[in-house]
Amino acid sequence: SRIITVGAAQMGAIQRADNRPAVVKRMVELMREAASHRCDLIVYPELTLTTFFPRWWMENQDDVDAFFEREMPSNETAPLFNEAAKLGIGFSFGYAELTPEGRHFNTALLVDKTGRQVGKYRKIHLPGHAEHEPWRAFQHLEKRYFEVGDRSWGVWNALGGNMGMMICNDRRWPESYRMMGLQSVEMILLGYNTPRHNPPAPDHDRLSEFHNQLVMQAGAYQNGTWVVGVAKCGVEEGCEMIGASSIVAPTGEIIGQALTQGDELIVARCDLDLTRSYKASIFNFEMHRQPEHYGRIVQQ
Ligand code: CDT
Repeated sequence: SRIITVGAAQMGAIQRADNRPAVVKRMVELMREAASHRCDLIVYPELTLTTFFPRWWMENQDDVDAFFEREMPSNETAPLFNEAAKLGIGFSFGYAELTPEGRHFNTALLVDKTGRQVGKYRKIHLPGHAEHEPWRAFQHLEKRYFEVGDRSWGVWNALGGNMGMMICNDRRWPESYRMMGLQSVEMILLGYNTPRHNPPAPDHDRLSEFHNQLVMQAGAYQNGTWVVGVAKCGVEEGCEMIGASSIVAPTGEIIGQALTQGDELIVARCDLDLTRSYKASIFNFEMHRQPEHYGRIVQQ
């Protein structure tokens, strides 16, 4: 067996007035807790460092850019990197990335136990809309504030396994998992900010947690991989976001799930070798896939 002990670090609400040092302090507390459970890796949500700002229409680009990171680590995030190196724990978290060329991405980073930044992923499936829609109680302006990620889904050999990342809405799309499944991924790390209320389809609201579980369980099973799904949740600036952070086995079963809507660590010992029987039998891609019949999937 190849065990990775993982901590899914669900984070409760982060209000607009909460500054980065206060958020990083909460992250460090969860990291220490994870280390006390001998975690090899701790996973934080999408856009961990600030409130979920795409809920607001902002006309002034400086107001938007205030939510972005120009360097990583920065002075404000350095305590997280330093603590991880001290504790010898790997970590993954999401942040809004502003590149030196002025490009804006919704990004996730993977850092190994030595503090090396081994992997970066930039969100591809950006949900929501690009123009102001005042009829909505809350905007979802990811299509305005971010560019579609400029690289595909990578898989990195780190922490003793094949690790991949996706971000929030990506989890609803089978292609995201399959792109990593085709690279023998063994554990997918994914953070999310999911408002319970979806203004264009309010009839889905009651199903928010069900759909969250449905897609992660299916993605894990169909690709023979672990999935670690981590929420930022609770009521942020009056907007409720779902919790239910989950660790899903390659069997498709949820083996750990958060109970609260606040900062909460869930821990699981994940045997990466559990992926093998799925990858070697029912989902032996080489033996059973029929890509010559999948052409429509990649047509524009
Ligand atoms: N952050 C993010 O991607 N949230 C989306 C909301 C979809 S409704 C606009 C999600 O898929 O959870």
